[in-house]
Amino acid sequence: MTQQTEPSDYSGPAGGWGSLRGIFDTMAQEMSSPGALNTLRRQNKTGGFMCVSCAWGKPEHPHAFEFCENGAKATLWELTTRRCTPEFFADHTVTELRYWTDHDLEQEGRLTHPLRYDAASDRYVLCSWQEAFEAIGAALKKADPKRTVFYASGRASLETSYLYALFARLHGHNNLPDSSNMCHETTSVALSELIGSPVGTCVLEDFEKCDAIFFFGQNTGSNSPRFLHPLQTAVERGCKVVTFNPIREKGLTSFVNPQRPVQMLTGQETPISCQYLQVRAGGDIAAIMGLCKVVLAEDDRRGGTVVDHDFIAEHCTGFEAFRAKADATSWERIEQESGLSRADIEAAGQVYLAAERVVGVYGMGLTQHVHGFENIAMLVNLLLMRGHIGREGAGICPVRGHSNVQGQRTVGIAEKPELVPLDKLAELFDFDPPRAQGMNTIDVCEGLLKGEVEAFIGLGGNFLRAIPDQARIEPAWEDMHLTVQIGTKLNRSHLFNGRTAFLLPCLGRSEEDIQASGPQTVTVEDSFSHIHGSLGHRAPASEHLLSETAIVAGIAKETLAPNPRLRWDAWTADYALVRELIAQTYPDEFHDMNDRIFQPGGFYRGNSARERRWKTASGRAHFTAPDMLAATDVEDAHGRYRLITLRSNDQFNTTIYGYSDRLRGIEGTRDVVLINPDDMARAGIVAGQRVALVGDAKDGHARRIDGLEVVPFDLPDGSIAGYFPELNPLISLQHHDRESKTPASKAVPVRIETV
Ligand SMILES: Nc1nc2c(c(=O)[nH]1)N[C@H]1C(S)=C(S)[C@@H](COP(=O)(O)OP(=O)(O)OC[C@H]3O[C@@H](n4cnc5c(=O)[nH]c(N)nc54)[C@H](O)[C@@H]3O)O[C@H]1N2
Ligand SMILES: Nc1nc2c(c(=O)[nH]1)N[C@H]1C(S)=C(S)[C@@H](COP(=O)(O)OP(=O)(O)OC[C@H]3O[C@@H](n4cnc5c(=O)[nH]c(N)nc54)[C@H](O)[C@@H]3O)O[C@H]1N2
Ligand SMILES: [Mo]
Repeated sequence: MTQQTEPSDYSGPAGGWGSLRGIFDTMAQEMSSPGALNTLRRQNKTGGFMCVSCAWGKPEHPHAFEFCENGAKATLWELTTRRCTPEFFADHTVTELRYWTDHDLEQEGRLTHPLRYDAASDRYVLCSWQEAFEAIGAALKKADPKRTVFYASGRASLETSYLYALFARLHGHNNLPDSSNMCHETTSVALSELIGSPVGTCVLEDFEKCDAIFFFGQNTGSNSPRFLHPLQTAVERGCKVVTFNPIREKGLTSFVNPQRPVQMLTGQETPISCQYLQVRAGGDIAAIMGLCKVVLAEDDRRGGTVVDHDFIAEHCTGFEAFRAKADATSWERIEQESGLSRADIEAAGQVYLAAERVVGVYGMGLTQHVHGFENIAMLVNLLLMRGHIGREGAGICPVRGHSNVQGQRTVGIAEKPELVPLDKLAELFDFDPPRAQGMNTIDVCEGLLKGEVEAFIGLGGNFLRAIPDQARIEPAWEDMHLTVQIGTKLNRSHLFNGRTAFLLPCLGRSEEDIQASGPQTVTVEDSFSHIHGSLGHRAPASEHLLSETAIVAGIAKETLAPNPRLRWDAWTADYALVRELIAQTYPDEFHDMNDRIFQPGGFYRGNSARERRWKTASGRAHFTAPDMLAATDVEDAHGRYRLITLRSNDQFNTTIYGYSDRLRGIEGTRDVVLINPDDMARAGIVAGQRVALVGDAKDGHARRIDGLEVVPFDLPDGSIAGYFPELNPLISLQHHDRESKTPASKAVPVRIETV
């Protein structure tokens, strides 16, 4: 563990030898099966398989190794030789396993057999697939569809996702929450309303043409490291990068490219950001308002030649109200709310003004706030002012998380029925699809607390560990009649069971998926709306695994009344038939899907906002005049901090590979609270001391986590940080984005207590 009294400062860069060491450490720890390196060579290549880690684009001309430290770790984690067998479950009760850490649970390896929960012995016991499908089907037939939830974590392929969403609607509900509800739902809601597209407008090539990139709250070095390469190339051709982030994240400060021998041997780093502004957590509305003021002032000075008034007149609405708001906002308040100086914001504004083409990149630092919508709306304002949406080399770029999270939404996993072509489904499958709004993640949690959820199916993920207010929800979980978890490795969500409960193991994406018609390809969509075929070639971790498609079809078949249009067996036998259904349902984007899935670089399904067709209520792009400057609705108070819950470099969401956050210099533990030395002095705490964090939400519920080690860290005053998911019990269910209900995991109000 780091014990320094100075702010933690890891001097090594992102990438470099450390990243290669990270890969080899994981290979050793996971006892990777032979040939694992060969498998990595096929990652993200046409005809190979698509990474199970993040959703970053896959280039038309890939590198020899088109994967990163974390993509490699995710693959090796799937290729482990460890197995979590029925014998393991005979040795451990489910209650006992609740005391295990996330890391230790998954470290048991790949699940090998379908399992049924036996309440009498409090153990998982072996069952057959048919027994599982029949019991689940019988329970779902009895369940009230309005009280049934079909959750999806953003990994399952387009084929599985399409069938899963269809199954939910045939069962009679739109209760299709998705990990996206905890992630970029703010993006889907905000960008749809403001520019008429639920996804980003950029494509990979824009990074070859832009003059400036503005980064807000996205940790490239850890979470989308393949982005470091285009970023490095952009900087080398003169593109300027400006970053707004409370933490100086490696990767956005400097990078050593493991694919470049000279850089590796000399340790020479490419500096990435020309300006790095350590904004307060929740301070981006104010910071971007400051940038906008710089641009508007320059426009006044230069007789209206700076802002693209022609573009605004032709394409936008709301500019005057926005301008009035910017004029009425004082620099004093901007400095106070952003924690940044006017001079620094003005310097960043100069970079914006000097650039002909600007890309705005963002991640969870903007979406996971009570006013996450307004965060994104301000970034849209900034870009629209000079027409940076709908032009090559410019645009808005939300960096997506899970490898197919965007695609799942595209093909129907949506609790909002208005996003789905229901009439088309009615015609194709001869039924009357449900039209009522479904439950999103927050609704499901609230429903659980009220005893209004009867059945839960989890297509991957770790719902109970990823949600806010975890300690309140766990006890409610066991009141359900039915819980089914489809997963590859054991996690905490598998340890809370309804009265009937199954744990069903599935193939991973790197594995060969052989069905009646032969080996199957699946497809995924990346952050840039490109669709890629993915062909696994590894021998499955166990001969008893089924594909996710086969599992969904198996349950559906036992649940739904026979209907000649529902060809579950045929669809399982040949996924190309499912792709034909996708093409029929979404002909504009997916026509000729089967012919295009191996197009190098993926096939593009298009984006209307990129062509300046605005599918919004007004038919125009919207400027917004926000009513607030802080992205939180909790006022500043003495002793109250804004807690950022973070990912380390050694985890994928709730999957904890290990305890080394190499890029932040924190080793050996995750039970930490990062805080700056001035705040430490004010709070009277010292490095290495154990403290408690206490929730400060004022909703009548006590929330507390003890035993966190104080680590001095370079953060703005009043902003502190610690790890997701360990700190999730501190987040109130009510602390979510007001428009999209995305949990606000980034400025959580807490106090520090010493004991
Ligand atoms: N290795 C790895 N890769 C991953 C994941 C993983 O867990 N591990 N998860 C995947 C998933 S599902 C997702 S959604 C993405 C998430 O990737 P990111 O979007 O990068 O999300 P986070 O790591 O949660 O935090 C992002 C950054 O926001 C900053 N931040 C916090 N609060 C604020 C704020 O108020 N303003 C600003 N400007 N910045 C702020 C934090 O310091 C941090 O650097 O990554 C995906 N890729
Ligand atoms: N406090 C806080 N909370 C957060 C966040 C945060 O930043 N802070 N981030 C939020 C975000 S962005 C997200 S996306 C969610 C993540 O929420 P989830 O997507 O629900 O969680 P994961 O940790 O990605 O799920 C890991 C599990 O997925 C299963 N799995 C892995 N591969 C496969 C596969 O191929 N098929 C199937 N069926 N299962 C598989 C394994 O069993 C593994 O244990 O968490 C959210 N929660
Ligand atoms: Mo995510």
